[in-house]
Amino acid sequence: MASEVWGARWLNSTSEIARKYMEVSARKQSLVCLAADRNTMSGLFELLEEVGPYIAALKTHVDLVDDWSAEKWKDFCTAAKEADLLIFEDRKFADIGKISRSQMAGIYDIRSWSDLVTSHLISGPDVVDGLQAGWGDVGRVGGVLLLAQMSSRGNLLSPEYTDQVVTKGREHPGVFGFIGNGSRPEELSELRKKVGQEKMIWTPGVNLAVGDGEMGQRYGDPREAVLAGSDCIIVGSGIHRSKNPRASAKSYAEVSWNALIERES
Ligand code: 5BU
Repeated sequence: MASEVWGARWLNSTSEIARKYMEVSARKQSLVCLAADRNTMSGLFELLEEVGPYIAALKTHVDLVDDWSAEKWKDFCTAAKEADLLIFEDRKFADIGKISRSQMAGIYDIRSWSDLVTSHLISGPDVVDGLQAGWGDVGRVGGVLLLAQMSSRGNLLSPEYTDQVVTKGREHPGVFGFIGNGSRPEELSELRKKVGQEKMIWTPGVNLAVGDGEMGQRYGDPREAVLAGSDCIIVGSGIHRSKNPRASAKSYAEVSWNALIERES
């Protein structure tokens, strides 16, 4: 089923996690990654229960949960796995390789439950090896999404910087893909040309209500983002702050899936 819609992307992919994502997205007919930005464990469980069937991945910020505990988090990750979801910790690592490796452990032990993490490449390519070593330390595999662009206004990721991230990231087997700016389809099309077809592009800054968000966030249209080359729309408040998160997640799933079919046919 994944091969039907993803075509050559699926057939040629050498990444276990990318294939897994394409399979889950095809099963659920959704390219939605929920940014589960709720700050209580009960809020997180409630959200997962409501929208699980309509999303393909779950993005977390483990360090913003007020009542976090290792035990509750373990249960939450188990529930996410049962809901057929990839778990993506948006940690935005940026340190040298050996420290990034250690930061995958520590109190949150990100290496033990995440399938994907975000990282800047500002410190050089060893950060990716450090993160991969972190997963290796617990016998797991994972994928790194490098920040090639950001959705926030005034960010310092210049086109030249983006090019370097893509050139270096494209060659690295530990790199699952890139974060692109979902709020600007024209920037995304450029990014897709540089990235090629092998790696993924996932995009925050997407909302059915386009325009400026809170504190410098910018929003673009989900359909346009997918048509411009996004493989996964990362949606937070568009779902978790809506009056009916379930109905909203369903709408984002439909829009993203239809856009993928339109793009690939
Ligand atoms: P929103 O509520 O849809 O605006 O949430 C967006 C989420 O995506 C939030 O968790 C951010 O941390 C995350 N994000 C982003 O908005 N922009 C970026 O460039 C990156 C991540 Br990288």
